[in-house]
Amino acid sequence: MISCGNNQKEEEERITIGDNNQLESTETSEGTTSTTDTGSEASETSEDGVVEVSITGNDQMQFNKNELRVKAGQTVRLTLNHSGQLAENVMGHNVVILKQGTDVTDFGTRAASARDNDYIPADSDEVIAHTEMIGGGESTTIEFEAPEAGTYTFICSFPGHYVQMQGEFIVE
Ligand SMILES: [Cu+2]
Repeated sequence: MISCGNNQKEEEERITIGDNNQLESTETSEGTTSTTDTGSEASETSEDGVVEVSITGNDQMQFNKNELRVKAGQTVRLTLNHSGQLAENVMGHNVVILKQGTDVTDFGTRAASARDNDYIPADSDEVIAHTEMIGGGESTTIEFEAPEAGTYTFICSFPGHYVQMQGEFIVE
């Protein structure tokens, strides 16, 4: 059902002081506009049956893909990137994969009023998997088992975004 384990928010500051006086800090705050080209890459399957897929949202309320493709039985490692700079409370993005038969408009409307639950309707059984909501410069990864073969709808459930930010999650 809903699995949102292994969430990673890359906002922790890591400072390593090693033997060779290496001072490394990883930050994904504003300033570094990461324009990693995730648009053209195909999904990759590693040896352990995990398929990596990624998608990016921006400040113009757009995903860079309208289709994600995996195979039944695979473990999906889905990474959402936010290439913008706007904060989560004004331009938050997530990826919510919905069960077949879900009324997307109805779900999107209910999600919009579920702010306290990261814009996921609290008692919903319509969600196969979802990431957390992130803001500009952030990224997050989830892992879940691909559902049975079929075409599923994914959306961003931030208020008003699902109309423009949706696509097909295809399990072959
Ligand atoms: Cu969004």
